[in-house]
Amino acid sequence: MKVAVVGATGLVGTKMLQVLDERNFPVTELIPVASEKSVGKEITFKGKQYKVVSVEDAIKQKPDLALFSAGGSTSLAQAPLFAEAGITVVDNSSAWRMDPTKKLVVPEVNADTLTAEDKIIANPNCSTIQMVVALKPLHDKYKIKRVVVSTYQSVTGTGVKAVDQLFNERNGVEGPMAYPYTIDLNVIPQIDVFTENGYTKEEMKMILETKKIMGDDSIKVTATTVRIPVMGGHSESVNIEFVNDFDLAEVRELLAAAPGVVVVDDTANLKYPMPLDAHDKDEVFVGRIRRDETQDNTLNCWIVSDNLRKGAATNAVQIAEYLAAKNLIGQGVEA
Ligand code: 2RA
Repeated sequence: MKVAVVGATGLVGTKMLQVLDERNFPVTELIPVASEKSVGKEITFKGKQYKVVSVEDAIKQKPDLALFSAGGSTSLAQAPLFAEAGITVVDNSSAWRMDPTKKLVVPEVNADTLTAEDKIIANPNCSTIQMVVALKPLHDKYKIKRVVVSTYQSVTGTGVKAVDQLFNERNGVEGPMAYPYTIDLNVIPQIDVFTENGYTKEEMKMILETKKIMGDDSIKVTATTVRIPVMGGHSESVNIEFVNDFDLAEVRELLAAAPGVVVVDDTANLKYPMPLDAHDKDEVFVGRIRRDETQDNTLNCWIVSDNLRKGAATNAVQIAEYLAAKNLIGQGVEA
């Protein structure tokens, strides 16, 4: 299969290439795409050198699939050009996520909604993805009424400039700022810009995307998203109120059996999910599972995952794997 990766030189684009390789996705030809300033650069994929090309050149080469991680404005302008050429697009930006004509997909939750007609498919926000993977088995069993989530998000979610800021600060080196404040030895209770209701765009993404992916507008979600100086992944403290009561042992069993979930919950031996352990893994790690003793039918848990992998690159590749398996890519290209 001929695969284009648009944004191939960015943090997520690079991770997409790594995941495509690791998961042996059937790439017969790679078309790395980036902005004009990167055109001509060479990247290595499966031991072979490929030259970075422009969007226009990529479309001319007629890929079957295009994985996008190039920002919302690029995706809004260019994803339709690929789709009109019959190329299936999986886009990691926020551009199409809340478009009612576009699917917003986490394979473990709603891949079965995909059809051959879906030519632009939205990859959800990283902090949403890891949460809904854990919510899905519990919602199916106990029906979720309300979710209260506080996140502790890695600087890798912002990009290379933020990672550089963290380590420059740690090493006492002056450098460009990705954030309005120092991030080292600090936390910043703001991810993306503030909206009129006092919530940030990141918080509104978690609130709105969760309902769309779960296919249930009745689920109430409120969120506080916070940037912290870590690298390995995003962590989330999640409080879930159910319509029905639950049994804690059964909750653990349901999570342990759920696709994409690993339960790490042995506090007697100080075992719980942490970003350093989640780094460069594809699973969603759930621990600190306990009843909220202040309210009936309510659970607390802690969810950690690598935001560059399951939170972005791996989820996009898993969507492509599903499409390929169901022969839903391009004009129905054999995997
Ligand atoms: C972040 N979820 O962590 C956003 C975008 N990747 O910055």
